[in-house]
Amino acid sequence: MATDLNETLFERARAVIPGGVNSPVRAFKAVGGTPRFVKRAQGAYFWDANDKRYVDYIGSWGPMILGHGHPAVVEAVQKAMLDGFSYGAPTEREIELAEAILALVPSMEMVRLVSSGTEAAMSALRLARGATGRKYIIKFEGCYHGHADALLVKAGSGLATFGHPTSAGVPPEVVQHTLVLEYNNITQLEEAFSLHGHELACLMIEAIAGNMNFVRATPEFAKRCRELCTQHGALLVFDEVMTGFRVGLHGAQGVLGVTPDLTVLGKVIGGGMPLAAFGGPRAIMEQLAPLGPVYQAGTLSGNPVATACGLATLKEVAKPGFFEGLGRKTRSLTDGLRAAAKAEGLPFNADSEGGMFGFFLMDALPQNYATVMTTDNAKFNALFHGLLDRGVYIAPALYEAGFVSAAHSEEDIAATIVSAREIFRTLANR
Ligand code: KE4
Repeated sequence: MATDLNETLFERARAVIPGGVNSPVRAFKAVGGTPRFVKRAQGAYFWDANDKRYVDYIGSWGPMILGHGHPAVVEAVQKAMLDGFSYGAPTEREIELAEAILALVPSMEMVRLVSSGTEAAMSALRLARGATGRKYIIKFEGCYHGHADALLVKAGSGLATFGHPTSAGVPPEVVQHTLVLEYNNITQLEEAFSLHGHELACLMIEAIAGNMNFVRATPEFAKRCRELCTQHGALLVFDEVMTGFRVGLHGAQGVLGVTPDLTVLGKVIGGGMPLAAFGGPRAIMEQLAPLGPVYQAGTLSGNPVATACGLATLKEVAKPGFFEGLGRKTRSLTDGLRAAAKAEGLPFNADSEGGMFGFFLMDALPQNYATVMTTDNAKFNALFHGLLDRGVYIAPALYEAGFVSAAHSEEDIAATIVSAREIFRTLANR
């Protein structure tokens, strides 16, 4: 057997980088096996250290909605680099990107650019607390908002009890004001607001949740979040780091028709470069330094190369018909997978919106995290590795969503379905 260069690199990486990766999910811990070290990527594909090609359904966890190396984006980045990498001073392009975002997210009157989704969600949380003068927040089990301390929390023992840290290094005091509720549970939501509504700064939610695979907030639940926040003077914060410009041109708020107070963005708006954002009504956003008392800052915020990459990406996704085409393509994948599983007698379901999809090895679409986690891990891992062996790269964890880009061809989708059906046949007989 020829040397597997992924293994060689993984061994070398583990000697100098914790777990050999710079973000845990990349280590394949949930599925086992050796991570594929990417050598290069183009369009819908990447090639690993052994020069094996994969159809990429992660696309950097969402940013690469155009596919890798889109010519207009490459050109914009190459041009921007020649004018300098970073200034730590304002640029016109930051205004252009801010204007482009505001034109597409009508709930925002102002926006602040930062460098990661974590930073954007953390800053939005601080702003909500500063703007309301309140300290309690609500989040939901299965939603991930980056790794800021106050958001690394799991449900307390009972409704009234506040959260417990999900990570070492987070003192219980830091999450004692975070209430973790069950997604799509209106009864719990109403009880929480009746108990704590007067002291809630915000409710933060992924309105289409991509961190428990793919779970939609029901329209009734989303509407109730909006109503209760309004009624109690808490801010409704939509974390659209993953769904923004991914599930549709106007994000999950556009799909659901619910207007949040603050929106957190990332991934697609950077086009693969470190760029994220948070925004909302002028009256709230002007609480931010240097105007207001809520401090927030960043050396590389609004970086001139990242803004060029993000702007070029947004220009492409805003073109007429982009999301109609992408939505059709993604649905052809999930419809095909559903039909293949049915033909093989495997309990399976899938859902998608725009260029984001998820699937479950069960017939009903889960409505919350606890149901998602009843998935047969061994079967998912067998599916993951079966696809990987066949050159199809899906998320190495059953709680992650999948992503289709404009570069994925009908042939790529058809080949993926054929590969999946071969594996479904083996799984159905387990
Ligand atoms: P980053 O700090 O990783 O840029 O963004 C954090 C974040 C915030 N909000 C949502 C809804 C997110 O999905 C994320 C990050 N998503 C994960 C994938 N589930 C990034 C992958 C990783 O952690 O390596």
